[in-house]
Amino acid sequence: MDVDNDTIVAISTPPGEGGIGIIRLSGSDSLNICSQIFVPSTYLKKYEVGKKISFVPVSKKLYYGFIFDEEGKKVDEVLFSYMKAPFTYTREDIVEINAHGGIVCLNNILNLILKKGARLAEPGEFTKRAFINGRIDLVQAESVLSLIRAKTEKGLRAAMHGLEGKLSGEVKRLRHELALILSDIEVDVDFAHEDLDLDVGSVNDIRQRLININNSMARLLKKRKQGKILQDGLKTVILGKPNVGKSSLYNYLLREERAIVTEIPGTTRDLLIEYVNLKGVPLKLTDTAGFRKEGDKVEKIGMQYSQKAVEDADLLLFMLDASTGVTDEDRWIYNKFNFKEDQRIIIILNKIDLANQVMENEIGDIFPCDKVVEISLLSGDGLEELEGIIVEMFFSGDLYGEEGVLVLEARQGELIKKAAAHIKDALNALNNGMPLDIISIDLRGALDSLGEITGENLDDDVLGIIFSRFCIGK
Ligand SMILES: Nc1nc2c(ncn2[C@@H]2O[C@H](COP(=O)(O)OP(=O)(O)OP(=O)(O)O)[C@@H](O)[C@H]2O)c(=O)[nH]1
Ligand SMILES: [Mg+2]
Repeated sequence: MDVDNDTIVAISTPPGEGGIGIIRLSGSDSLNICSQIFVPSTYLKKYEVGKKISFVPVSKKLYYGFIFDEEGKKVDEVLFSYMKAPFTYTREDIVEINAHGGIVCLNNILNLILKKGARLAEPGEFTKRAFINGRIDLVQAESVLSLIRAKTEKGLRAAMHGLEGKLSGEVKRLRHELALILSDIEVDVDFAHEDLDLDVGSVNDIRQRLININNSMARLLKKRKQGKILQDGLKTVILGKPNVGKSSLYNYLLREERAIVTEIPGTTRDLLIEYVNLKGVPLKLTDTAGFRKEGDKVEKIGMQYSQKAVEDADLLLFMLDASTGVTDEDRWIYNKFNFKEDQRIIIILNKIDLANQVMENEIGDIFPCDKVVEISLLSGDGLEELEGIIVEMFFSGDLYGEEGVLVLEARQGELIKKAAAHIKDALNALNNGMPLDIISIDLRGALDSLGEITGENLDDDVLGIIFSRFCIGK
């Protein structure tokens, strides 16, 4: 694997105006480069333009001072810290300069550092170095990305689990277990070559151990789904005929008057999309234009947009109006869609303050769904219950469970799936009485896939792709 030893630099804070901005360097030349432009306040009297000062900072101590350009002009007033290898983020020497925020100011300092010989870091290069230098494994490196992108406190905690090595630990445990099985098989195969009978007991034992591995992988994949929701948001779409109260529900969940609500059917014409934090679960919530058969030109386009949103959704909140009861239009809308098997549907009977013509269980018969909830956005009845049902539907206690939820990057999930497929093949082969050395081919395949997750066997290209998804400066 390529290991670049040059000194890299980047602005590590996000672009835009801020109170402070941080410039970070990593590499053995970091201190040398910075001592050509940074002068601690206590050295100001000794400073001569163009001369390096003989300042040796203590590791992890903050120094107050100034950045000077080549003509001896003060560029900024800063706090300077030097962190000596190996106990740093990258395991290399690191310097951080806390300057004033603002893009011009930070760029000026960055350019000075580049002139003195540092190279602009690629996206994710600091974290990549942490990985290459063995401070973290690949799963932990990818968790840094999830951490940065977390949208709620719970998403953050799930990403933290990855960073703390919970996923790596589980993957390593599974690899270890597979390696043990492989070595047991080798012993058995050797026996077989000596024309000794295969021990039926040991075949059963291997089968049971493979089943256990398979179950552990299934658990990981379940967590993956939940982690994805925590990371990307649960794609939730409110739909129904005009005037049922879709926008009222949207505003309620947002705790903000975001959508226009009127008694005129056809008020909402565009899709509205916002993130909502629902008891720690991020919802990517979409309000749609009411569906009706005889809509005008604008409404027809709105309905096309809605249709697409519905196809993409994880959760559909299909609203009915208790004051009108179930109408033909409701049936027409419901039947317009081919809901997918992994989509959850909650039927919401709104405006129960006005009338309650339809019984809950009848509704469930008319519109197959996961749950029926009666609410009134006017009186507030049923709203708390609805929120609880949504969270419970996707996390059924796991969210608060001891094990917690893991955020798996798409790459990691795919590799676990691949490994699980190998295990299933191995189990099938075993059940069909195939010889053990055939089975061991599948087990090696699974072992390799798991190894790619933590970065044991991985090529440079894959590594490049993984880290290119980071922002510059991380
Ligand atoms: N009585 C009563 N009125 C409600 C309730 N929820 C919403 N409304 C009223 O119903 C009307 C329509 O509400 P909206 O939220 O705009 O309905 P919508 O489904 O978004 O309508 P379109 O955008 O036209 O499709 C408004 O006058 C709301 O005040 C409720 O629970 N009870
Ligand atoms: Mg509306």
